[in-house]
Amino acid sequence: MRKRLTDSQIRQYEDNGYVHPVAVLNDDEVRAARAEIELFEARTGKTLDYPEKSKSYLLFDWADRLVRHEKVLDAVEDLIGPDIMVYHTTMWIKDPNTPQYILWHQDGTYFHLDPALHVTAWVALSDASVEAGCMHVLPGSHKLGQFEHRDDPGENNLILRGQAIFGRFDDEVGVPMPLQAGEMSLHHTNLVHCSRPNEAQDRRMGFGISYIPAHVRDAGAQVGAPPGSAMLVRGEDRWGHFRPEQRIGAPLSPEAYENHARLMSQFRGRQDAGAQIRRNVTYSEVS
Ligand SMILES: O=C(O)CCC(=O)C(=O)O
Repeated sequence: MRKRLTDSQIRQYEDNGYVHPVAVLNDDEVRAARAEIELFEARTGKTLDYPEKSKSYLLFDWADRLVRHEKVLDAVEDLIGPDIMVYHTTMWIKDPNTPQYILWHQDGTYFHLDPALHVTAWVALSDASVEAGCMHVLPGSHKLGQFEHRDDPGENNLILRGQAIFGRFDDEVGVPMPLQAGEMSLHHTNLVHCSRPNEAQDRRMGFGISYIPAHVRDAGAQVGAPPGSAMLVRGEDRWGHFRPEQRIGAPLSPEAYENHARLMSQFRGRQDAGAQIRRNVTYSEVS
């Protein structure tokens, strides 16, 4: 039985590799998440960045609430079934009138997941219009298999490793996937997508959650990548393919930071295996 998506939304996802908009958060939920993020930013004096913007559910309540949100999980369950794990998350913030971009890429390129059933839920915490640099997608590209990626180390590339597909889609504009605050989009791990700078007056804030069905296998060992970890958020993990993650300690406590640092180091070890250039990231000082 469908929990949240209609048959036509599911068909749209299967045929084109994405579906949007799906309403998930009410105004209070959006405001609360944004306020918590911005309080942290006020305490560190800068926009939320790596490493805290990755796997943020291990550090912050706002992120833990979002990855477990019933409405988000109901829609994800309609696509990948009832046993759901969070493999990764990234908070994508583009401040107004900044040059940050993301080139054409496929999310699962260095995730080493088999089969490629991972779905990205992108939950908007502010309006993501075309002007604000919403995602653009190439409909149906999820059926074309895995493309070769190379790294683009540009400092304005929002992806840490900067992986991108060069040469093949350079002249494509794609189809915009605009969202209003509180809505989400869902896209398939092999869907080719990108996003351009934010030319709007507000920040563009989207929380990208990588969900996998618990039965997906970790294929990292085949390329010498360290084992992956993931957090069960719905159903059961009867397969044990991933080391179980869990939150430890109060948000932003020393224990939470220690746990986050350990799991992020394992994740980056997988994600950056074979990368030519690695950007240095350090935790922000919180006052
Ligand atoms: O936030 C963006 O502009 C792009 C995010 C993205 O590539 C993703 O969530 O898969």
